Amino acid sequence: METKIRIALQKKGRLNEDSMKLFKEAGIKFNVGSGKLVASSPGFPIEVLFLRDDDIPQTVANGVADIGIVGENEMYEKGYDVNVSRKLGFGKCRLSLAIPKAQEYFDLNFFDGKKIATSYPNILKNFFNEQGIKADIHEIAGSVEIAPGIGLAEAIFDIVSSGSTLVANRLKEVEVAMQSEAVLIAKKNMESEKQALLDEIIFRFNAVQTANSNKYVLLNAPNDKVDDIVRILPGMKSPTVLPLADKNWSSIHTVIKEKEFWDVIGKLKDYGAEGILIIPIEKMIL
Ligand code: PRT
Ligand code: ZN
Repeated sequence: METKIRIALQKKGRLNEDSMKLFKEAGIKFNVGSGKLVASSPGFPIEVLFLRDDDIPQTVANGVADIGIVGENEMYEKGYDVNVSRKLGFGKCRLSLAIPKAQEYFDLNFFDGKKIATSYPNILKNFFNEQGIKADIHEIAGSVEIAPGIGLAEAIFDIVSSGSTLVANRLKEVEVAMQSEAVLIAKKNMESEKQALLDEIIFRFNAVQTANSNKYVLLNAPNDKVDDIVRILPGMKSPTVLPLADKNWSSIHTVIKEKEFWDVIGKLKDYGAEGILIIPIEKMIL
C-alpha cells in the first residue's frame, strides 16, 4: 500500500484558512466535506486530521499524526518533543504581560507577588524564572483580558496582535515575553518514506513563499539609461534586456523582492523608465 503522511490542522480558527491556502497554492487540495474530521487529497498521498489547536502538539508528538501546523505559543506551552520543520509566516502574534492602564510601571519587579491570569502558565513560569520574578500564576482557559476588571487578577499574560483587545479592556502592554507564528511541526524519528513526503511538502512551501515575496517587473527605458537602471535593479541575476520597435528604447525584465522594489521605483522614474509593470509570480524555484 502507498505510504501516506498524516497531518493535523486546526479545524476552525485563526490558523485554518491560511493553512488550507498554503496547501492549495502548493498544489495539494483536500476533499473537505462540511463537518468532516478527516480528509484526503486527490493528487498527493496525504491525510488530514482536523483538530483543536490545543491537541495538535500532542497528536504529533505521539505519532497519531506525522506532522502538524500550530502556533509556536501552543507548541512551547504544551512542551512536547517535536521538530520544527519550518516557520510559515502567518498567525503572527506575541505573548505579553499587560496591566491596568492607570497603573504606574517601571520594570518587571512590578509582577513580584502579583496575581496574574493566563492561558499560558508554562511559558509565563519559564519567563519569570529566567527573570527572577516570583508571582502567583492563575490559569484560566479563556477571556483572560477581563480578569483584572472583575478582580480575578492584577495583571494578565496573553496573546496580543493588534492590541485592540487590551485597549478595549483598559489594559496596557508592558512586556513582551515571546513572538509567535504558525510553524510546521513533525514527529521525531520519521520513517524514511514519510520524510520524503515531508521534504516534498517543504520544497513546495518554499516555492510558494519565494514566489509570493517576489514580483516579475517589466519596464521600458531609453537605451542610454539601460546600464544605469540595470545597476540599481536588485534582481536575482542579470536582467533580460530586449530591443523595442522604437530603436532608441529597450524593455528590461527582472525579478525583484517586493520590499526592495519600493526602494528603487523613484530612481527608475528619474532615469526615464516608463510603462513599469509589476506581475505576481505563481511559483518560483531557486
Ligand atoms: O478552537 P481552537 O482551540 O482550535 O482555537 P483557539 O480559539 O484556541 O485559537 P485561535 O483560532 O483563536 O488562535 C489560533 C492561533 O492563532 C493562536 O494559538 C496563535 O498562535 C495565533 N494568533 C495570532 C492568535 C492571535 N493572532 C490573536 N490575536 N490567537 C489569538 N488571538 C486573540 C488574542 O488572545 C486576543 O484576545 O485575539 C484577540 C485579539 O487580539 P488583538 O490584539 O488583535 O486585539
Ligand atoms: Zn485552542
